[in-house]
Amino acid sequence: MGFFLTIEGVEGAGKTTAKAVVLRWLQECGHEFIATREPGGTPLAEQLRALVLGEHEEQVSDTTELLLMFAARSQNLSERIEPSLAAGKVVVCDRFTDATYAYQSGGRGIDEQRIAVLEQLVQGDRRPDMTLLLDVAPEVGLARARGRATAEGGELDRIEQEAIEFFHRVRSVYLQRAARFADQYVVIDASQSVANVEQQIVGALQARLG
Ligand code: Z5A
Repeated sequence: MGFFLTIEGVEGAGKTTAKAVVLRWLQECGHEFIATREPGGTPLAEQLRALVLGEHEEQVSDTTELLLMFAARSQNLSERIEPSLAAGKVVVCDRFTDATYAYQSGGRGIDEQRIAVLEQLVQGDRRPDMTLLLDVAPEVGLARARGRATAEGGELDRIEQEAIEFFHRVRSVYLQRAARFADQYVVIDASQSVANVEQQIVGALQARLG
């Protein structure tokens, strides 16, 4: 039946680093898997990612942002996620709909009922089997993300430029959802060292998939 694993957290929490740990562990254990990300994951969805995260001369409305996230998700689901799950694979997705609740509802203030309607339309009953939430204070995460952007000569995207209060609201929704969907979520203390975070992740994987 496959297994749907998502990785969430505020910017710079260490999702990319965590994804590498998860993929290495799956490989070592002989699981079949694919890795994807949101927004993105297919050529069309990656174009939608560039649109939604890029800078524009006009103001991007909150509803436009929300719909672009779900448009990309719909494509990733039909092209990659659902076929891989049907083939019995583990799907590792860097962000999914929990991010929409955190950013578009928590951050932007969109009513979560409106998100729930789109969630049902686009996903039906599909929900992650497990979500690793890398939890860290936004100040720490943003400092890491900015450090990496400087080191790589990259620029912060449109959402990364939001004020710190935005990311506090994002984190708060993630933690509320982790408490509400305790069977789905594993909260990882991402303020720890990379080695310690890796240990927590491997422990969570062994408990569910080992
Ligand atoms: N978004 C949305 O609004 N709604 C949605 O529905 C979805 C997404 C799906 C793109 O996400 C944006 O889309 C995102 C939310 C929005 N907001 N923004 N902007 P993304 O996941 O592609 O991008 P990101 O959140 O900006 O991720 P990131 O900056 O790539 O961060 P990360 O992957 O969590 O962190 P990292 O690259 O693994 O680590 C950052 C740096 O810290 C790096 O130098 C690491 O070596 C270092 N690091 C990592 N772990 C540690 C520890 N434990 N200690 C010390 N240093 C560490």
